[in-house]
Amino acid sequence: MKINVVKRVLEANDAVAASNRTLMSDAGVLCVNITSAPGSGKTTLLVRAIPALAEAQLASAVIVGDLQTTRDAERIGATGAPVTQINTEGGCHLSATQVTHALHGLDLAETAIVFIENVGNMVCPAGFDLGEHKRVAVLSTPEGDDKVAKYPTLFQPADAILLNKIDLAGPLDFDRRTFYDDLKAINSRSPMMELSARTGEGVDAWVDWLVAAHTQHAQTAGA
Ligand SMILES: Nc1nc2c(ncn2[C@@H]2O[C@H](COP(=O)(O)OP(=O)(O)O)[C@@H](O)[C@H]2O)c(=O)[nH]1
Ligand SMILES: [Mg+2]
Repeated sequence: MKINVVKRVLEANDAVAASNRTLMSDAGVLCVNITSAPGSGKTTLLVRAIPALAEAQLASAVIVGDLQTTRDAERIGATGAPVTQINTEGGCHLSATQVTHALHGLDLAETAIVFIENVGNMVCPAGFDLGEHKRVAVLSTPEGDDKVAKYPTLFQPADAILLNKIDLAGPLDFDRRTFYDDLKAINSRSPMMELSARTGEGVDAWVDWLVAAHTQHAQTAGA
């Protein structure tokens, strides 16, 4: 009985997610859902990418989920991109319905990429499709080189994996071999990018991946 209840919740979420995806596809908008533990650098990576995307004539809008506060929205809003903060008030992930409400407040005709910064959590967001076209999983070196194997559900469905805070890899004895071996066993199909949102190293590759994903999406939507 319990299993049925959970299944119904997920099915209902999936149906709403599918309509979010159609809404954005019809508007030619690419949606990217970013998942990670709290503090991996999701907001910093967005603050880095948004101005670079603007230079490539790609306008971003952001939906950001947190348990409390509007701090991330303030940081992202300083880039000039429209941002909607969803406070989940205890909820450990965003739901497709919350994203639907946030999308109603965005001008999709003026937007190329909608980013969703999910609630910082390595477990809950993984099971909830929000209507994204691409999912990105971020690990940062302070979390430890063993986390891919411990939290496979975060990394398995990701279309790109970012290893952030590589400026700290040396001091923290982050063992890349463990990380890469674990990742190969769990997800070998998706690109992996090492970067530092602090120093800017590797950020170009992250931006290039976003631009390419947008181009591919526009071609598919137009076909
Ligand atoms: N050293 C270092 N710190 C970083 C890097 N990226 C983010 N940070 C810091 O890590 C903290 C958490 O980053 P934030 O973007 O808020 O993470 P979020 O919770 O995933 O959105 C902040 O103090 C950032 O300045 C990085 O590449 N290197
Ligand atoms: Mg954040």
